[in-house]
Amino acid sequence: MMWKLVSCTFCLFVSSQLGLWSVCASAEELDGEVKTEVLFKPEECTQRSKKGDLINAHYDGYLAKDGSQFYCSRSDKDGHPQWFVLGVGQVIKGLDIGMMNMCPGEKRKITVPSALAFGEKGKGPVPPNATVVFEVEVFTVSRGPRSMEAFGKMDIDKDKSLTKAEVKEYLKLEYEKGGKPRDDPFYEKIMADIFRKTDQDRDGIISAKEYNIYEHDEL
Ligand SMILES: *[C@@H]1O[C@H](CO)[C@@H](O)[C@H](O)[C@H]1NC(C)=O
Ligand SMILES: [Ca+2]
Ligand SMILES: [Ca+2]
Repeated sequence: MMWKLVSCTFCLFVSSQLGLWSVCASAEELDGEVKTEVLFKPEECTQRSKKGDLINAHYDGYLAKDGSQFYCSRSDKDGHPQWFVLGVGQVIKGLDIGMMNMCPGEKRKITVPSALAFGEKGKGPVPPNATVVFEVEVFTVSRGPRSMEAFGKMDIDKDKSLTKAEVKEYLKLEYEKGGKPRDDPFYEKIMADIFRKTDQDRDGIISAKEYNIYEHDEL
């Protein structure tokens, strides 16, 4: 009981930070399973997504019962691909599960029972107890942005905090490494998104403490 309370408070905290992409599913609700179907898989797959990776992806959400669309990351939030850490509750549980082991460039259809999506209450356009279907396309998979190793790589001047310039430089390198360099505004948008989610005290710098906020969440 205590555990549930703690995890629920944590979850609410995360969802207040991140809006749509988090709900609290308690252990008792975990009945149905997440189904994944691979729609496209690139021939070359150098890196598969795992917990703690920084993922950049588009996802469209549909209601299973009638196929109506309730979310489109291509038009919502300025249409830039969403940026999140996999497996730590930044997205609904069903996506944390269904987006594991994905290659950059891979597309999947992920069917998520309500308990691992928006639950008994639903949320916004999603009605109560709704099974939802996501079509996801992953652009990049970056190793553990929440690992101190990645932090050290980003922290060019080694002052134990990340400036916007340092984060942007890291993104550039990651995209170039993946063979898909983008223009400057693209990096700016992703960077802004990361700071919105991570820079809790809004001082324009990500401290080691802010960066590591999910470290204790090993459920
Ligand atoms: C949702 O499912 C729960 C558990 O099965 C049930 O108690 C509840 O009445 C359902 N809500 C709606 C609106 O159907
Ligand atoms: Ca620094
Ligand atoms: Ca800060």
